[in-house]
Amino acid sequence: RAAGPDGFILLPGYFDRAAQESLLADVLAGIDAAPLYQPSMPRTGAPLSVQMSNFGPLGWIADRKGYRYEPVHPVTGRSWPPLPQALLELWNAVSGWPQPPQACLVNIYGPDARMGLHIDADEDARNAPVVSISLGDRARFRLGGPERKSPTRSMVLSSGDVVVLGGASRRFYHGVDRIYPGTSTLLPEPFAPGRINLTLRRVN
Ligand code: MD5
Ligand code: FE
Repeated sequence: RAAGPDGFILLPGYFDRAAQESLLADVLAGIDAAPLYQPSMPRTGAPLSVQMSNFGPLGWIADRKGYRYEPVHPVTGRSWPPLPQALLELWNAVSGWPQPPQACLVNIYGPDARMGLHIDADEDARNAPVVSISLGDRARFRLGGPERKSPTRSMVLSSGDVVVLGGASRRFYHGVDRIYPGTSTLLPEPFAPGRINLTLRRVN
C-alpha cells in the first residue's frame, strides 16, 4: 500500500479477528504486569480521559511534572513489560525504519473518552514513523496538518486497522473525536464498551 503525499498510510483490517484476539491477550498480560494508570496534565493535574500503560524499554508518561519517557512504571517503579513479538513483527513489516521501536503506548478509551488535537513532540526521533493499532470499538480519528489552524480530515478507525504515520504526517496535529460504543465484540469487560489503541514509537 502506497503512502499518501504526507506519508500517512491506513491499512484497514490489517489484523484479522484471530490476530486481534492474540494481540488483546498480549495487552491484557502486559497490563497485569504494568497496571493501567490515570495520566494527568502538566501543572493543572487535570486527568486525561484515557488510561495508560506501556511496553518496551521506554514508556510515555504524563503527570503534574510534565510529559516524558521513562524506563519504569510511575506507580510500581518496575520496568515496562517487553514488547510483544507480534508488535515487533508489525513494525518490521510496515514502518520501513531500520531500528526497532523503543516504546509502545497503550491508550484505553472508555465510551466517553476522547483525545484533543495535539502533536506528538516528546520524542527526539521525530522523523521515525509512529505505527498505531486499533482494537475494540470504532473511533473517529482526526488528522490535521503541521499547524493548529491547518485543515483537518477525519476517518473511522476499526478494530484491526493499522495506521502508519510517516513522513510529514508524523508531525501533524491529530486526535480522537469520539468512540462509537458497541461497534465491536472484541473487548471483554471492563474494557467494553471502549477502545484500545497501541502506538509503536522510536524515542531517540
Ligand atoms: C490514538 N494516540 O488513537 C492515537 C493514535 C497518542 C495518540 O495520538 O499520542 O497517544 S496515534 C496517532 C498519531 C501519532 C503521531 C502522528 C499522528 C498520529 N499524526 O500525525 O496523525 O489513541
Ligand atoms: Fe498523538
